[in-house]
Amino acid sequence: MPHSCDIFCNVVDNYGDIGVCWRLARQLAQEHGLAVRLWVDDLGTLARLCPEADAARDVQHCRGVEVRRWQGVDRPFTLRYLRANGEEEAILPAELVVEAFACKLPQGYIEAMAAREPKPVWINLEYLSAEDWVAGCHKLPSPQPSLPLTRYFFFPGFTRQTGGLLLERDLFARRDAFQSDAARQRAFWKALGMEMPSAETLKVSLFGYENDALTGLFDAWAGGSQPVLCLVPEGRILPQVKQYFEEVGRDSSRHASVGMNPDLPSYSCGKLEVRVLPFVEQERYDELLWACDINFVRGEDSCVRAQWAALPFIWHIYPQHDGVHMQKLRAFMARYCAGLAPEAARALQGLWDTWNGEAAVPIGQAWNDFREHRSMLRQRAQGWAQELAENNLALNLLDFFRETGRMRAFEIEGQ
Ligand code: TRH
Repeated sequence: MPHSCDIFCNVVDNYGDIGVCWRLARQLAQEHGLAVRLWVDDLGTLARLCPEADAARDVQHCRGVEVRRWQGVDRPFTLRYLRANGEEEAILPAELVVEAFACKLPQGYIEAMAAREPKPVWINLEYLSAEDWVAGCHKLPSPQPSLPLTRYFFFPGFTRQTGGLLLERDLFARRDAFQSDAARQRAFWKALGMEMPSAETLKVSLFGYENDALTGLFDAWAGGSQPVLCLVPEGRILPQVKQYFEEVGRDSSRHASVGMNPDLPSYSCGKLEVRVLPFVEQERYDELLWACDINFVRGEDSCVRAQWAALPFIWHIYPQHDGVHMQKLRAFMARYCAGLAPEAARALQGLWDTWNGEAAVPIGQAWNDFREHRSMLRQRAQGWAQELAENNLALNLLDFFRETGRMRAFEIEGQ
């Protein structure tokens, strides 16, 4: 077992990069007892996920993790730190080093890794993908040309040939306890300033990027037969939500209303009620997913959390300019839908494609098809979560550390 781990995170945009790093850091520290240092170049974004983090501090401890400001990829990296009491502290690279999403470690740090014995196990943790090629690249070594160091690719994924997914030891037990406890659920809704919704109401969480399909989806919900309560965490989709209700409000044939609380805007029209929620700390986001019937998620980490919630979900994949995201989406759908009856698979694919801008059918129709197959989709979601739970990324990472340690001992013996 390694005793220490350095994780380097360059926040490119949104919350996904730090979301994954923060989750991994907490898990290695809290469940496996490692001394974890998380180096992050945007403490403000970390503070959204962990409000006790102070964006003004260079070094701090949060939830068992030492959080350090990283001046950034292109800025000089000092191996000497000045403590608050004026003493100098030397930075020694950790035994396990995670370079998240190929963020490029500082040269000075790489040289210090090369000088250390035994050499650290250096991992490049990659983005999640369900594509087949991932299995062939997982754990591939990339020897450094000018230094006695090897960097290894580590791919999260959905099969045993990949690094698996981040999953906390007690997550399923906490989820099941929440879902079977009406009092805890009531407390959850009360904390949002709401009564527990009626059994008849469909509860949906909506976390996504800007999306042209939103108007059609809201129209379908507003004009449908079942009440829909849609919870929207603050974020990029919010301007469109507001715009929708402004436009509906100008249409005298429709009755829209706007809530009075400026901190927590709410809107309604027909059968649809929308509540905007404050962005919550990362540990609490799971409760929102567990409390809803259907979850719209995005990016990478929230999508994995929706899978652990074991409920039907719709994934807005992170759009890439070259369009490769659609290949990733299709690869995931192929795996997920393999366990579904053809008509339910078609319903899921129809809504996911439409939500991701590849409209095969109008979104209202895609939504109705999806909703009609809800119980089959729910069963699939439960089976899928169970299937994937055996392949735990943090455990796999620690196994890999041991494997590389054995390989090195063998090499040294043979010399
Ligand atoms: O924020 P995202 O879109 O992040 C990303 C990044 O853009 C990244 O660069 C990209 O490559 C990647 O997607 C694929 O979506 P994601 O990954 O779901 O991260 C959101 C995080 O925010 C996740 O850890 C859950 C957390 N979260 C909260 O902590 N509280 C909240 O209220 C909500 C809604 C989310």
